[in-house]
Amino acid sequence: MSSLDAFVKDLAAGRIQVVDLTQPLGPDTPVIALPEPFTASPGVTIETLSRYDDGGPAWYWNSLHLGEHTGTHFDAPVHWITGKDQPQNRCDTIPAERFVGPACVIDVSADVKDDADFLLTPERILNWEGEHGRIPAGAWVLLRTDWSKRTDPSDFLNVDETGPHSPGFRKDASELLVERDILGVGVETIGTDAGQAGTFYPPFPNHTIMHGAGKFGLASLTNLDRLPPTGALVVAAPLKIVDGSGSPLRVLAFVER
Ligand code: 23J
Ligand code: MN
Repeated sequence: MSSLDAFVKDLAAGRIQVVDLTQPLGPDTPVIALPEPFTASPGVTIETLSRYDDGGPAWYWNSLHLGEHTGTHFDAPVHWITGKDQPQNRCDTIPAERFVGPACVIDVSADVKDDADFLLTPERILNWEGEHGRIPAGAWVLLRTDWSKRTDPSDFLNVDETGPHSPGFRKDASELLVERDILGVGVETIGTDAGQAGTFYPPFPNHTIMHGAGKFGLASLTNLDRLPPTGALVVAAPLKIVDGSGSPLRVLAFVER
């Protein structure tokens, strides 16, 4: 039996489960709050074109208006200035095999409970590797924070007078992950940088370093608590937007029971 035959059989038998890592996408989807004078993300607008009515008596469909970086979405290297000259750096030019990889799930949810500004450190990654083995090239590294359990948008964005507060990566942690030659990082928060990362040096270090190395980002994931530390297979394929910097997408994880 080929490995694909075995995969199909195990799926049908429920030995492999499909876990949806995607948040619902709609008018209530929260969007990133950037400070003045930066252009704001427009949010999601869905307009009915027809719904079994004069506009289309037998069909229902909508038009969409939204930013590329809305809800559960993919960050392509060209999104950041550091990745603008990387080869195959945009949604329509990234080879499809780079959308599929094994997941390494680093659980920092206990730390984030006490510290909304928690940053992943290289030490923490090395500890994880001591327990679970070295992060392989081509892996999706997913940061489990349980931030997706904040279903109230104001708790999710967590903005106070000093700006947004949510967890992320220390610069040297992003550098270590680039050294591991991962596909990219995935997070449960609104973006792949910490809420306060606009004040860091360099600003938005994870975007700066990941995209500068041709790596990807996945933001606003959910259900990371349903994944094992290793062993899941993640498929995260953005829309093939011409010259696209990113895209909302459906992220699926295949998990052995
Ligand atoms: C634009 C500017 C800053 C950031 C972002 C977008 C994102 O997080 C994003 O969605 O890529 S930090
Ligand atoms: Mn983004």
